[in-house]
Amino acid sequence: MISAVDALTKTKYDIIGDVHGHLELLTGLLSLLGYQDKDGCFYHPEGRKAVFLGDLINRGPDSPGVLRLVQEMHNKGEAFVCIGNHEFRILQEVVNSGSLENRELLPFLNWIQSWPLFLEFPGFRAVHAAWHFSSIKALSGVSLTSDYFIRSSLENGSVTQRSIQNILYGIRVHLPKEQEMKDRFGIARKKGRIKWWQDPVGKSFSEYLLSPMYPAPSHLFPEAKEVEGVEPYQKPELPVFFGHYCLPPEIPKVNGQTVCLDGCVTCDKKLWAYSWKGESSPTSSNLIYFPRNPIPTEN
Ligand SMILES: [Mn+2]
Repeated sequence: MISAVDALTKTKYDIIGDVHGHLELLTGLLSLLGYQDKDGCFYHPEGRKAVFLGDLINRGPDSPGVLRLVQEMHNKGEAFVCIGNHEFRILQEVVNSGSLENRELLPFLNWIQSWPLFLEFPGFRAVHAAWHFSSIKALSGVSLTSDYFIRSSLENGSVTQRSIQNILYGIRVHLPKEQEMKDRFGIARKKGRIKWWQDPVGKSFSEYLLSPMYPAPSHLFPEAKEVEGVEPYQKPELPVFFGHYCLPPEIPKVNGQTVCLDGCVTCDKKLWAYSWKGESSPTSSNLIYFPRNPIPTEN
């Protein structure tokens, strides 16, 4: 007899990176993964489930369409979803201003408030930007339906604000001041996002930044006090999947126990996923992207 726990641990998952309103790419990726559309809901004939890492909305052409599709899968138990910084920002906007500028997202607000900040499965973890242990601990058990909680995330310097920034925006350090640096969107940044799973000791900017900056950073080092809160993520921790970093194709997505699935749908028009089959060490051979052609340069 198979117990409920066995059934749960035997479930396989397809973890999907930031969709950002690209409905056509999402349906294409789901089809490539073997999901089938039945009466408006995608499901996998082998019982696989989809896991979304947040940032379903903004930038792309059809955020409401993406939310509708994922909501349908979520309602039927075919998908799980955790919140990204883009969805968290609209919850802050509603609490702060009492309204939402993007009115087409209004019908989804209550549902978005029900999303968790992170997900824990029997064999892996999922979060939008970084699994930072003390931030996860500080945020465990909170509900996004609480106005009080959302307000505390808007208080500068509060533990809630810091914890939310760590897990939804990533761990960031001030960049060297000598030269202005821009991200892939051409936006000048004062801070860069680091490889939070690595020990910062002895790492220069060029070794330690995850999202690329232009021009490439110098061989200077981040200030020690900026990286003292880093909590490296290594074996024997479970594999952890995240999105958020808009990685160009040449940057590896699988690093030790961590897998970044944001291959940048906005810049490169590619949506990435990882088919998890129960392995305790992630492998790049389980990565998949849509569309498959033209084939990008890959590691
Ligand atoms: Mn993001």
